[in-house]
Amino acid sequence: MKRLFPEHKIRAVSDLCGAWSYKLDPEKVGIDEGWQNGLTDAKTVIVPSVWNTELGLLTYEGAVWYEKRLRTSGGTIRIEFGAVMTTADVWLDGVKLGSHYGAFTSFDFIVNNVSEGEHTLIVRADNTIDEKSFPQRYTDWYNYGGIAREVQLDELKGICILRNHIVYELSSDLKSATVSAELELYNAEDKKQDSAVSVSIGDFCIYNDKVSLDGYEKITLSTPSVALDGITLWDTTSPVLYTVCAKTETDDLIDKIGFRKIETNGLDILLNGKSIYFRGVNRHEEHPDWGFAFPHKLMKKDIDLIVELGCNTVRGSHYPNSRLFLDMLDERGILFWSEIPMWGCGFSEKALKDEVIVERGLAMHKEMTRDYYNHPSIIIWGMHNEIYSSQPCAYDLTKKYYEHLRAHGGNRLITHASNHPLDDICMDFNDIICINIYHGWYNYGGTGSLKDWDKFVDDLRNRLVEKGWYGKPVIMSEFGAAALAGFHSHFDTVRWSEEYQADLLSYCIELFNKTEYMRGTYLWQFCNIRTSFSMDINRVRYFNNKGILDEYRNPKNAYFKVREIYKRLASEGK
Ligand code: ADA
Repeated sequence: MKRLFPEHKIRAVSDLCGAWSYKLDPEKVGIDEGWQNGLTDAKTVIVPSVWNTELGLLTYEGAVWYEKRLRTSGGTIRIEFGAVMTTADVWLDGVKLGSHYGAFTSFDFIVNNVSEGEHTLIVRADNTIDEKSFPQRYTDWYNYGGIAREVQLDELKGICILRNHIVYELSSDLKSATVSAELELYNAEDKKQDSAVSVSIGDFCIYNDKVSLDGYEKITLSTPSVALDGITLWDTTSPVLYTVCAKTETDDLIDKIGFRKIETNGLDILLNGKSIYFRGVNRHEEHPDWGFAFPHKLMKKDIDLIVELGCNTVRGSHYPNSRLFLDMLDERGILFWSEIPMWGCGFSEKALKDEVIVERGLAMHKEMTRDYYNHPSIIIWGMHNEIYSSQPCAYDLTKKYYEHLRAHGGNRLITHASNHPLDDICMDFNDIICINIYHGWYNYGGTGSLKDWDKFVDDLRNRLVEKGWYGKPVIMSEFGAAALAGFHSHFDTVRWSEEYQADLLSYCIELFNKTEYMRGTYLWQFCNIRTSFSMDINRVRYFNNKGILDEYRNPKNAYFKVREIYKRLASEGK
């Protein structure tokens, strides 16, 4: 199940999840030995999954081959992968279909002239980290490998709809919208085809016309804008969704959208014209028993826990999350920050100047905006997290990413999360300024105590004024402390205790809420996560223990303290 609702009523779709065969290739001999033609001595594995959660494979890094027999009625097929970690090479009946790099975004292959019957699909997934990897070796999450999200087979007939972005602008009274569709159409036959094409949003038909495409031709069609009156807005308290249906004579694509407007006005963030304060958490889509192949039921439970905490927003730290999770957020009216896995100081100055890295980041942004464009819950695009944003090379790359997101990202705020705001030079591009700082946990040249925060708030204000950035809303996008679940202390300064974590988070959330230039908090973090073995400092059990829940979602003291504050802020209209 890829989405919360069926995407097609006309197109024939088969779910390729379930039992596959797999085989490790530690010596990377598979290609030379012809494994792309079929695997011998393979074992059974369930897809989606990551191999690290199989017994004995926790630390396996390298190549793993997967095989699936599929059945088609023949003609043109499309095979879509939700996420393969991290490099994927794909063959059908021994013929290479192509490759994809990047663990958290989808990719597909369209194959013509496939004969009716059974075929062999082979995937080689490789999570080897090298100097051009996303993320780099030094990273604060686990480098899982495998086919971690759904795989689907589509039978394409006639003129098909590969993508449908609904582009809209709301009127100033927010009661009507000017709407158009950007469609990607493809002729799945080898000869010219004509077809009627229509697009509807709820009961409104916004387009109905004819197209003609040559054999195997692909086009992008921007439909003329039409005015829609009397629309109902999507917002956090009433997340009204409209079903969007694009249709040809032989194909369809169904999605959901919500009409809403996110913007800034001086220090304020406005959702549908009203000031909003972010009560948020950072969340990894990860679990020690499932890795990044995150179960749908647990997504729902995480959302329940997040709502119960009093949150109105989640940051998908640090990569695009599953679309099913986004569907759930759309339905529940929870705001989402989506970013790419360009994480931290692992991205050295040298890495940021590397053309391959810069282009890989851009490709991830393009895939993210392509797949997630219609989700109303996404209100922030994150360009990168904690890179060397004090360096000119970071400025150049940020500009590139910004230009793509502004032009193709719809109505969202653009930002990056900075952990050195006092010398960051990339904030020109930000609609909102987002700061990750860990006073009271890491020392940062301060005293290491909570009081460092008061000075920080003043220093940051001065820096923003000096750079002319004062006047943009500021969000504290990360702050926190680790606590070992079950470790308690009578002394409130004992680090690693649940009490210290709860005190630090309460202190910070209250302080930031009082700070006149701040408009919200994403605490670090929702729950503990498994981290990489390269994070050998401060990561007891090789987990990042800063969760206010442990990795099995059991609460620490901080969960209840934060809940009290976030719920109070909500009741104060924040
Ligand atoms: C950073 C980073 C997080 C996490 C955090 C921490 O801010 O963005 O992913 O590593 O630090 O726990 O230190």
